[in-house]
Amino acid sequence: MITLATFPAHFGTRSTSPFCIKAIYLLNMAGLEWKRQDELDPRKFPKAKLPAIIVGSQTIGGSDIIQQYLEGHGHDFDAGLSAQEKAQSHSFIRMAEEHMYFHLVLDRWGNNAVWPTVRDVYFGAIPKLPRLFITSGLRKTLTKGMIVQGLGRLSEKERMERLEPDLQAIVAQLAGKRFLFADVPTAADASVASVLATMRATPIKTDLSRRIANDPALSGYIDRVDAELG
Ligand SMILES: N[C@@H](CCC(=O)N[C@@H](CS)C(=O)NCC(=O)O)C(=O)O
Repeated sequence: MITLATFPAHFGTRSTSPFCIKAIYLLNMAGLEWKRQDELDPRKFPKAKLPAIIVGSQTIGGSDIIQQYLEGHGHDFDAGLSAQEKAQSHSFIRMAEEHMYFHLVLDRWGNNAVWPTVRDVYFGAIPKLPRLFITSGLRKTLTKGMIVQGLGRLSEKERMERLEPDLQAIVAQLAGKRFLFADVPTAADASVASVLATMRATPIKTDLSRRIANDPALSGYIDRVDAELG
C-alpha cells in the first residue's frame, strides 16, 4: 500500500498544495490503492517539500518524481498522445508549475487581505503566539524568494496581465475536448487543473480567484478533472 504524505485539505480543495492534489490525481489515474497521511511540516521529506509517497522503506518526493516512479512501474499517463502532443503537454506542465504556481503563492502569502486567513488555517495547529512568530519568518522567506524570482516585483494588476495569456492558452487548448489532450485525462490535466483549482479556492476573493471562478471554461474544466480523478 502506498502512503501519500500531503498538506491537508482546506478551502474546498483536496490539499492546499497543487502539487499534492496532482499527486492524488496521478495515484488515482494509475488505479493504485493508497492512503493519505496529512503533514504540516515538510522538513523530513525529500527537498523539504511535499508531496511524497512512502512505499515500503522508500520515500519518493516531488510530484514529478512520483510520476516517474509510477511510470517506471508500468503506468502510462499519456497513452495515445503523439510525440508532438507529449512535447506540448510538457510545456503546459512547466507553464502551470513554474509560472502559474507562483501567482498562487503571491495571491496567498503576499496579499495582506488573504494572509491572516491562510496563516490561521494552514498553521492553526500551532498555538497563537508561536504561530505568529514562526509564520512571519516563513512568509518573509517566501516573499523574498518571489522578489528574487521576479513576480514579487509586480503589482496585482501587472501580475494578472502577465498570467492572462497562460489562461487563454489553456482555454484554447481545451476547445472541443473534455481535457487538454483528449476526452480522457492525461498527465497535463493532473498538473494544470490542480493549479487552477487552488487559484480558484483562495478563501478571500482576489482578482485571481475571481478570474478563474468567473470563467466557465476554466471552472468547468477544474470540476471535470476533479470528478474524474479525485
Ligand atoms: N516540484 C515539486 C514542488 C513541490 C512544492 O513546491 N511543494 C510546496 C507546497 S506547494 C512545499 O512543500 N513547500 C514547502 C516549503 O517550501 O517549505 C513537486 O512537483 O512536487
